[in-house]
Amino acid sequence: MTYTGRLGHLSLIYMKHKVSVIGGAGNVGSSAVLEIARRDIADVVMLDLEVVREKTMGKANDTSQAGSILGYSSVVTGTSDYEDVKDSDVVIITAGLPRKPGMSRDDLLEINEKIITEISENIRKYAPDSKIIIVTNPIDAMNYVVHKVTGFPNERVIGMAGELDTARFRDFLSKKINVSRKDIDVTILGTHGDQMVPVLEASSVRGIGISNLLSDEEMEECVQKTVSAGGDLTKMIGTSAWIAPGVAISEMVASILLDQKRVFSASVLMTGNEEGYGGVRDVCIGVPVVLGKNGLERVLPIRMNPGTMEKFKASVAKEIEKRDKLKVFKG
Ligand code: A3D
Repeated sequence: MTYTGRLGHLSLIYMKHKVSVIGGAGNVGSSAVLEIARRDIADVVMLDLEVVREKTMGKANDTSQAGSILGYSSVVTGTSDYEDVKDSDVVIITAGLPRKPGMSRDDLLEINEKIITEISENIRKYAPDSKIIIVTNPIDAMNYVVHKVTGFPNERVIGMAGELDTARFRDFLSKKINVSRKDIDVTILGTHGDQMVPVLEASSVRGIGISNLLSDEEMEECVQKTVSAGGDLTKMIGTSAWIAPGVAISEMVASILLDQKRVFSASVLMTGNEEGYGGVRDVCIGVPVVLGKNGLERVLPIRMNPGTMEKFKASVAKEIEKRDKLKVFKG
């Protein structure tokens, strides 16, 4: 959508962005919608199943009404009709089953593959030029499904998980070191799950490596807490977390729509040509990336210690096992 206005002698052309959230009535979806709307960078369409259309419209109205208090003007609508997703700049997929206490993310593989396949077909049909951020678990495998079903170029399909994992790692480190989370920088590689790989040699407090500030045992404790954080929250809440995931999604959307070129740990389809990752190809995995107006602008190389490289390879091997079980892979 294009708006033209006049300010003194200046002509302003303002392109209004559009973001759609599939699974928008769910916990993660509606949290992401609020965070995107309050930034005032896009109008937002919440799409969910026909059976929850009323609920979806209600949640959209609730989010619009919050705008009167918070002072944002993003238009937020609820729907179950894919026609409303047309011309979206970014489509976020949070649809699917979340895990319940005792379930692993991988328990969702089969059921969520069906859901993500159907949604990907609809996005290909109704928003063929969009960029997709996939959030549904198991995230790296579902990312692979979206890539294969839509056929979109690598730059336009990105998975959100690493931004959440890094947020958790930063939180645990900040409590241990007793400094603000804002001053902690970390990178997490690999698959979202027990085999994620927090890179200690790339973790710092304002450039001061964390090994200067914590013992090996303390660093390992923070790593273990990060690995189990999602499961721990699921036990405590009764379903998977949604507040930090929604915020993480909105940061990635902002970086794309505003061409901020910010760096995120995110899941991408590896081609084998990325520098520093040992030629990993045809599998979606978490790596540090730059997000800008083209979506995925670049995978950043990282010099891993031999121990970290071992863990990264093990994580990739685990993800390849999962990929091999997908219908879209088996054909
Ligand atoms: P939930 O609150 O149940 O929301 C899911 C929504 O998807 C519901 O409103 C459903 O009606 C909707 N839905 C189901 N099937 C379809 C369909 N075919 N088309 C459109 N909508 C549909 O779950 P949630 O929001 O807590 O979690 C959503 C997904 O995100 C789950 O797979 C979670 O495991 C995943 N998740 C991932 C992360 C990551 O960091 C990767 C974090 C948190 C949750």
